[in-house]
Amino acid sequence: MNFAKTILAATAISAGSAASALPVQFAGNGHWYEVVETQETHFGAFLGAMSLGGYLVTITDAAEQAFIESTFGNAARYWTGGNDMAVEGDFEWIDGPEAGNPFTYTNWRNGAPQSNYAGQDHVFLEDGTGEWVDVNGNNGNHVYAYLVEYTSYIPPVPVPAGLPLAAGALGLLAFAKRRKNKKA
Ligand SMILES: [Ca+2]
Ligand SMILES: [Ca+2]
Repeated sequence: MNFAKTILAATAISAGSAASALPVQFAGNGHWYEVVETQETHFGAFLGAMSLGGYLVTITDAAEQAFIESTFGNAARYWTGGNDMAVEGDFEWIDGPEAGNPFTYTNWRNGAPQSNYAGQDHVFLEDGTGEWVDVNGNNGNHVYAYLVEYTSYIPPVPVPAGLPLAAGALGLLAFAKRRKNKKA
């Protein structure tokens, strides 16, 4: 990760934390999790998770599924990183430590996955049950909140009152530019 990208990721984490609760750690694997309430397509959620420095949640065993359900309460529909975009019927994780790995655990809703129509390739957690359902996440008909997972997470240092985040980010970017010029 280059310097400017690091700054942008750090800024995104700070900005995100202002709007929602901080990520919660799962003792089972040491990873951290949070919900982003912004309603997104699957691709939008993928990019959003990346911009936060994490990845769309990967659920690889029943304990992780149980932790997510007990922590976030099945309150809404949440995108996961599960998909079968590459090969129809072969579900795998889109990003994170399990990127490209096939599912090792599933919690499909009765009858799912269906893949009845083109692009029905993206897995979300059903509200109320936490069961897995596949839909076309990028045709605009399904926009949901999403779950971001982090392998490690350092809670952001509180920004002093009265110091706008944007001004801080601009200052850092100016610093990065000076640093770059100095190198050249
Ligand atoms: Ca995981
Ligand atoms: Ca499919």
